[in-house]
Amino acid sequence: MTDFFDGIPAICHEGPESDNEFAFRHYNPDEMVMGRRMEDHLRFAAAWWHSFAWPGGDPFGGQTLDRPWFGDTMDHARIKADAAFEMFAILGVPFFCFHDADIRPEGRSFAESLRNFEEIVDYIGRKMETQRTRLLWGTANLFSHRRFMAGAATNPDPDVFAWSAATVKACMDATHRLGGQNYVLWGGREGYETLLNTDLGRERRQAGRFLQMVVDHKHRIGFQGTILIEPKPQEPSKHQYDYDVATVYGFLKDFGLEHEVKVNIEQGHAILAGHSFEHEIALAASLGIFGSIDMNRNDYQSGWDTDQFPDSVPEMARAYYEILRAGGFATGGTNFDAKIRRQSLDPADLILAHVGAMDVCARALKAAAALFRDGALERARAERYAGWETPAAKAMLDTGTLESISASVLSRGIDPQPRSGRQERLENLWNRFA
Ligand code: XUL
Ligand code: CO
Repeated sequence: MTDFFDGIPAICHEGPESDNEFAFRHYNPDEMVMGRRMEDHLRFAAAWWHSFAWPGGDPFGGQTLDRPWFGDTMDHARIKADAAFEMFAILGVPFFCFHDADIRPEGRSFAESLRNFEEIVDYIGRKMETQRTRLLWGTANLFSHRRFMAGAATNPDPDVFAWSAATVKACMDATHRLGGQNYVLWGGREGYETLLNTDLGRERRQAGRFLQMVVDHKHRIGFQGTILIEPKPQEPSKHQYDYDVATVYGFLKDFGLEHEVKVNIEQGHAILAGHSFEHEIALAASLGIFGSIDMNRNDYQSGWDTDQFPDSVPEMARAYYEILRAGGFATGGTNFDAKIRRQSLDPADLILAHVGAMDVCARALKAAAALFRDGALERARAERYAGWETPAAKAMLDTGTLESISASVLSRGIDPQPRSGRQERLENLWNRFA
């Protein structure tokens, strides 16, 4: 037990009229939405790194946050875990996510780091026996330490590849041991700064082999969860190999992994890639690789991955609409890969950031579900493509050749007439719900 969150009550649903700051207005875990409990739709997770490991620094200044668990000893790591589980209980989040480096102090050698890690994983395992919070996913931090400055799997030094592979093995084993439902690989420093020193073909092949080994290890240890890649276009490196969903899909196909690996899509990363969040989700769903989401938002002016908590219901409703269309989450969930601002010093700020974000997502889910149930948008879309449902159009697509199609155009004397895309009408429809 720590006293860090003293005075902060467990957060309960009090409904939209409540003026209690420490309450949910919209997130009501047991409320049924399209035949599923809201908690089971949203599958919220808290991220260890932003909430408990981040000191509040930015490119111009260091630590602003004062936490009793900041320090390099195992005692600090245990206090950090205590506080983390206290926050999970206050919020009632069903899941959490972590990197190895978030939960354990770095040792003087690989072996010492591994011992520290395994000890804390056991400690977390014991906490999970008495608390209902589950592990959504584990991952390895292969980007913070200077040894990874030129990449992990894509490093020019084979010893860094080896170090990274051994680290991922430890993190996958720990995720498996803790009953994790997914294992995530975010590219981190898998990219490059300048072609002058980079052989990008070689680096891409290294990344492909690395991922094949990850999938192989999953099957070796009998891990039933999903392996997820998290696309991001730039930052930290100028060119990241896992740019966006489309790029990752091509990469997976290239290495024969498109049926083994799915994607964890982050709102801020989608925006950095010049897409929208819902575009990335819809594309992944259509390719059969939608897995999970990292929920946050960027500052739309700064152009940085600012990892802020989401605050826009209409934007998030677009995302949840696509998730509902895709049939909802299977092993995935909504991980708050989001951090408070560096001036938000109080323990209450950390709690209320999550409370607000959970309410935004809940409201967005309800709006999306109402529109989905209404069906008008799906009907309009189906109507737009209705021509393709005729036997002749289907046959053209299945077995047509340019010759046969040309002959048919001449014999039928067709003269296609443009039809309205009705965008504004559909936007009006959308705005009745979100
Ligand atoms: C970095 C990022 C990571 C991953 C996990 O932008 O999103 O926190 O989610 O490594
Ligand atoms: Co992320």
